[in-house]
Amino acid sequence: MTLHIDPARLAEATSGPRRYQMLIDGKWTDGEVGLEGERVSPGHGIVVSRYAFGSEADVARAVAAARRAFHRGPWPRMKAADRAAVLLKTADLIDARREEIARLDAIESGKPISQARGEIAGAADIWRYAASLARTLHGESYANLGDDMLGVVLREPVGVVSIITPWNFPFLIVAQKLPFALAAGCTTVVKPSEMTSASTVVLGEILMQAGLPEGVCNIVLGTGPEVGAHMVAHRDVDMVTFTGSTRVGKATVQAAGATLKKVAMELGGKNAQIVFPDADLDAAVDAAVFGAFFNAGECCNAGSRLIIHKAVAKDFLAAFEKRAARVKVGDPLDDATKVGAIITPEHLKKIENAVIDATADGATVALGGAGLTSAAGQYMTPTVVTGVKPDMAIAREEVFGPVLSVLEFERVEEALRLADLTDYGLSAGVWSRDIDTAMTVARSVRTGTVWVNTFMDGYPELPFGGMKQSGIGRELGKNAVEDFSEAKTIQFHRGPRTS
Ligand code: TXE
Repeated sequence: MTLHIDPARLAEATSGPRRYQMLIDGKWTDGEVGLEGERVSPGHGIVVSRYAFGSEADVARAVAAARRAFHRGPWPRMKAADRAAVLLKTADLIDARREEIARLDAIESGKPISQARGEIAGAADIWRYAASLARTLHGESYANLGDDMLGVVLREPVGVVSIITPWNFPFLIVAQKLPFALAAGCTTVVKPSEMTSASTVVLGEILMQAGLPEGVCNIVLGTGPEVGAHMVAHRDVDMVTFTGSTRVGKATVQAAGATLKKVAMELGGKNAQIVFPDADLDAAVDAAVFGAFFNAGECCNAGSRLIIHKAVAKDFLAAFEKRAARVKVGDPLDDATKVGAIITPEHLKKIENAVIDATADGATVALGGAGLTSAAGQYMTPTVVTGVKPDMAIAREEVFGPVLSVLEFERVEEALRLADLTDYGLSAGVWSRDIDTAMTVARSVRTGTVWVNTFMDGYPELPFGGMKQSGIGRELGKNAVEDFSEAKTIQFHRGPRTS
């Protein structure tokens, strides 16, 4: 793989590293201990951002501000329509700064700029959807309990919510959580990944401009152990919503259990695309390439396993490899790039090692297989590993890189068994023109989402999340605001009480 990284593009996209501060109680601030962080762009190899990092003391300040805003501020008590207006204004301001935010995400995470633009537009759309739901959270009344009783079920905001997000979709993932928490009337403390914090800080600027009251959204920057863990452990936090690795997700659920906080978890995936011989194979090849290499495979939804029928495996793989060879790997800021940089040199090593281990286990590298590290960052060629057997690590464990594992099957039951053999259960794809086959697979696989003759489409209207060890709860969909609320039952009694 040869790469051409044009330094002029980066110079054009940024006027040098900006230093980002935290947002606590409506004010921009450094951390109490004075910790600092910086980000080296994975696609260019130079420092692009500096951050004021926080610590336990700053989490305490942020949680206190969120508590005050919850108990004494206007936000939870406002008319839902007024909260919705702030969310809609936020969406408009996101649209207005779309190019700037897309560049920040591309530069800090290494994702292609063209893809980042789509994500920012998608995020604005989710903010609008959350605004539309704000006014639908209205509780229930029960007049059917007898003439002397009226039951009323209020939906009250859950309280202070900690929101912890990863580096792979910095602006999109916070949009899957924050606007719904705000719509419900919650107050929040947000921590983006320590590697991709810039766009979340810009979101903080936008929220202040949109008229969000002080203390309703606090943003604390820093690492998991120094900031995230305290956002989970703090007694005054009522709920934690987390997207990241299954390992940290499990530790987070355990820590949150100490004070019985509500939790929502979006974790890893090892998702299968199952292709039957009667499918539209051209469309399936296209989707398989997209599913495996989108966002350089650094995606919980990546279609990282191809489960292909033996009868078409050879031709399908030949077409796949031809198509994959055309995928442009390179500078995240080049409009033509489809696969950008890998998040860190350590992560690239992890991806390369997963491929090396697979070959040691007896699999074959049919395409790619090697990374490229240079002064201009780190990249990985789209890779295909064939001859994968169910007991190999590459068949079960998330690689989180552009690496496709290929498994073959002959009978539907075998395909289903292969699809469900991992501990994950996030998503799956099925390719067949036969309605019985498609329905059998769609109904059988244990995943939160199944795509039939398509892959990785997403809509704010549709719930997203995982079964098994891929997570707890769902994001998006019509219940997304309700998930940030608690039911409070009030019973009104009339007349003398007879027991
Ligand atoms: O995730 P982490 P990382 C997977 C993927 C990747 C691996 C590691 O396999 O290679 O996870 O990525 C914060 N208490 N996914 O290291 O560590 C952390 O600061 C509280 C899957 O980025 O889970 C960041 O803000 N918070 C995935 C967030 O948790 C803690 C997306 C996620 O970081 C913490 C990203 C702690 N003890 C990676 N430790 C997906 N589902 O899409 C860390 N954090």
